[in-house]
Amino acid sequence: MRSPPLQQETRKHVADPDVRQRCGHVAIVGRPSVGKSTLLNALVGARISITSKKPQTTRHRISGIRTEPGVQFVFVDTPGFQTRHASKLNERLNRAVRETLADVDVIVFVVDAARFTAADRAVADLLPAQVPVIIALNKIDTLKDKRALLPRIAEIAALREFAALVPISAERGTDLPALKEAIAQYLPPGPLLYADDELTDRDERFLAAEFIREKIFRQLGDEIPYSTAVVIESFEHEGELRRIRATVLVDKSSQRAILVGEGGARMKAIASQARGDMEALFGGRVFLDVWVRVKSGWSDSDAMLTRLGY
Ligand SMILES: Nc1nc2c(ncn2[C@@H]2O[C@H](COP(=O)(O)OP(=O)(O)OP(=O)(O)O)[C@@H](O)[C@H]2O)c(=O)[nH]1
Ligand SMILES: [Mg+2]
Repeated sequence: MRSPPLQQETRKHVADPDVRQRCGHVAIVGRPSVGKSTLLNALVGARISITSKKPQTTRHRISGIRTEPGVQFVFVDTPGFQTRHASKLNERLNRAVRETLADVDVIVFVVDAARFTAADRAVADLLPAQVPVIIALNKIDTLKDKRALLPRIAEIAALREFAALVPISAERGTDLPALKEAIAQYLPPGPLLYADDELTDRDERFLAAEFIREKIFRQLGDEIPYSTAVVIESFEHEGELRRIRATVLVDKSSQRAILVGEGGARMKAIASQARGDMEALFGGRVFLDVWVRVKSGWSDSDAMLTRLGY
């Protein structure tokens, strides 16, 4: 069944005194680099999902939880949908997007306000007809003239029926309350799925690996980040101190040399920044030891991908 238009739904819920609490899953989908993870972090109010200028930064599904009076949102960040399947890794990422879409109450389809491409259209084609879809027209801060939004809105609105269309800037936090309000209308009434102080469904081990990967994406050129994966070998608590040992896998020894840098300088900088993020989020000191190991073909090895949690 298709959801009724936003206005009707709004009136119904406002008029319904029995709905005291809503809670549900909200998928955040879109092509690579449109700002899905930036949006998830802004909506949750904490940096739990990694972001960078490079496409395909997100490789895992991660939930971010936001609890407000009367409503709990469980936002699900997803990898940018790939229009090419270059590797088994990419196939798995796309599968994760498809599975998420089938399983949520509301979909937020993130689109860059400056352009709508064939890759966006490929995502639009995946959207299930029975789930309400809200368009978040992101990066409006990059538009000099807001009138440029109008043809884009017309182009997107012609694709299918949408529950709402909200222009936002995830990076600046512009109009996020309006987006949340639009989403909340479509969440089902029901009990909270998470405690009201929980931020994510992922554990510290996962987040630690992701922070390391983020620094690699941000600090290195075009090729290396896609050839790397991070494995947490051990994660121990000693009172307030966390002692973490991680391995970065690369495809070739030449990549290992670049990643390690002269005298280990680059890896040291990456580890030190990642440690800073961990200490900020975990709230305690972190001792981080990172090694780099060559493991050729990891992104096309089913066994390795499964071990990495893809
Ligand atoms: N100017 C501007 N930049 C933004 C905004 N939102 C995100 N960005 C930037 O866009 C780039 C991509 O952001 P991400 O959040 O990593 O994008 P993503 O959609 O999660 O990308 P993948 O995980 O690779 O699919 C980063 O450099 C962000 O800083 C925005 O509202 N305005
Ligand atoms: Mg992302």
